[in-house]
Amino acid sequence: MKFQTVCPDILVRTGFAGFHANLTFPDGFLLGAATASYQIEGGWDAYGKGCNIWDTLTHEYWKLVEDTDTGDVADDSYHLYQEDVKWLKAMGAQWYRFSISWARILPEGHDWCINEPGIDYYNQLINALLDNGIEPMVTIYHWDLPQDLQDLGGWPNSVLANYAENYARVLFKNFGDRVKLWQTFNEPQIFMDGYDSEKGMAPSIDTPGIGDYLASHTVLVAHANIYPLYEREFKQQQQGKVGIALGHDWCEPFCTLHQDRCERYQKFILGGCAHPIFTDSGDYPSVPKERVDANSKREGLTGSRLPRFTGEEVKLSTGTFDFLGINFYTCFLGFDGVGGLVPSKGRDMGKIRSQDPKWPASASSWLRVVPWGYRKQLNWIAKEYGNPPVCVTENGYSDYGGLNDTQRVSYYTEHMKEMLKAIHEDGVNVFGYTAWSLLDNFEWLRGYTEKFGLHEVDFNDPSRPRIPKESAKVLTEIFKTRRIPDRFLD
Ligand code: GBH
Repeated sequence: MKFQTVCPDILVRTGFAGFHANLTFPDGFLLGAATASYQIEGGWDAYGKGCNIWDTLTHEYWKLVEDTDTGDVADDSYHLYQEDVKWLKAMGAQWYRFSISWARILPEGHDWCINEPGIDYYNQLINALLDNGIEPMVTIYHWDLPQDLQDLGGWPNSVLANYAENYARVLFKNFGDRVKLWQTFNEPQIFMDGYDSEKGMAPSIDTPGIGDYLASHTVLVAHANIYPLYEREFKQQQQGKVGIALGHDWCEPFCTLHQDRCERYQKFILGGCAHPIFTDSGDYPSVPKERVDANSKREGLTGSRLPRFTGEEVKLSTGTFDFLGINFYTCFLGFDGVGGLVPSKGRDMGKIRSQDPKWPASASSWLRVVPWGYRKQLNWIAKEYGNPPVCVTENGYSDYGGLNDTQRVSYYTEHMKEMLKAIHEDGVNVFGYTAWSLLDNFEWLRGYTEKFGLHEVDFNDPSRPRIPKESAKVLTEIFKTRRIPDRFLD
C-alpha cells in the first residue's frame, strides 16, 4: 500500500529505481546515533547540578538496580563529550540525538534559578557537534526529573506541565539558535511506569492504574503547551522542528482470532500518547477511555481513573508535531486474556503478552529480535496517523559485552533492511535514523550489565575509553556508503 505524500521533499527522495535501490538510503536521509543524559553523562553533582529522580533512586533505593550501580560517573560524557563527538564523526554520523538533564540546567526544576555551568556544558557539546558537521537533535526530557519537582508529587501533579513549559523555554532561548530538531519527551508510555510499581523505574511509586495515567496525562498536556510555545516565541526566528519520541513494541496476533486484541494493545499504549497529537479528532482513543471507564465503574469508583482532557486541551494538542520519533526494539505476541492487579494498566488493557521462544534472544529479558515487526509497526503508524514524517529515534540490541558483536551487526542490518522496505516499497515517510546507542551506558535498572553500545566502554577504567565494536565499523560503512553492503543481502 502506498501512502499519501505528506512531506514531499522527503518522499521525492525515495523515488529512484536501480539495482539494489531498496538497500540504499534516500538522499537527505539522516543517519546517526542516540544517547540520553542520565545514561551517559555522569557529573551527577558537578557545578551546581540539582538532584534528579534517578540520582535518588540509585543512591537511596540502590537495591533496585542491578549490581547497585549508579549513573554518578557513567560514561563521564560530562567531561568526555569531545570523545563522543570524535567517534560520531569517525562513524560518519550526520546527526546525534542526546537529551538534556533538566536538573543540570534548572537545579530546583523551576526557571528562576538557572545553572550557568549547565548551559555552558551543552553549549560546548552543541558547538563541538556543529564544528564537526553533526546536526544536534535534542530530547528535552529523557526520564531524569528534578527531585524538587518529584517532591511536589512528580508528573501526576498537573502543575508540572507549567514547569516543563518553562524549562523548554529556557532551552529554546539558550540553544535554539543552533539546535533545529527537538523532541519534547522520550517515551511517556514507559516512564509513566515509574508510578506503577515500587520495584520499577524512578520514582518507583506504587500507584498502578492511577498515578501512571495521571503522569502521562500531565506529560501530554505539557507537550501540547510546549509545541505552541515554540511556534509563538521561537519558530519564526529559529526555524526548527519539534516532535515527540514514542516507543512501542509491535504486537503480533498469536493467531487471526487475536487480531483485535493486538489492535487494542496498539491503540491503548501507542495510541494513548499518539492519538491526542497525531489525529485530527485528538483526545485519547476510544479504547482506553471505554476500558478504563468500565473497569473503574466495576471497582466501585464514582469517576474514571483515566483523566480527561478539557475541550480546550483536545484542540490545543491536535497537530502539535512536525515529526514523530519512533523507538523500536522488539515484538510481542498478543493473546486474549486478563491479567494484572486491580486496578492496573495491564488489567485495563486486557492483554496477555508473550514472545516466541524461536525469536533470537538478547541480554535483555524483553528484547527478542523480530525485524519484520519493525516494518509492520512503521506501516501501522503511517496508516493510523496519516503518514506523518517519522524518524527512528532508537533501535538497538543488547548483549553482555565484547567487541566482536556479530549479533548486534545482524540486528542493525536486518532492521535497516526492513526500514528500507517500509520506505521504498510501502511509501512510509521515514526521514532519519539514530541507533541506540553510541556507547555502552547505564541501562536503568539493569545498571551496566546489559550493553547496547556501538562503542565499548570499560566502566572500571577511570578514563572511560571508548572502543568501536564490530557493529560501529559496519554502521560506519553503512553511514558512509549510504547502503546496506552486499554481504548482508539475503
Ligand atoms: C528505551 O526504552 C529507552 O528510551 C532507553 O533509554 C533505553 O536504554 C533503551 O530503551 C533500552 O532499554 O528491565 O526494569 O530495567 C525502550 C523500552 C525501557 C524497555 C526499559 C525495557 C526495561 C525495564 N525499554 N525497560 S527494566
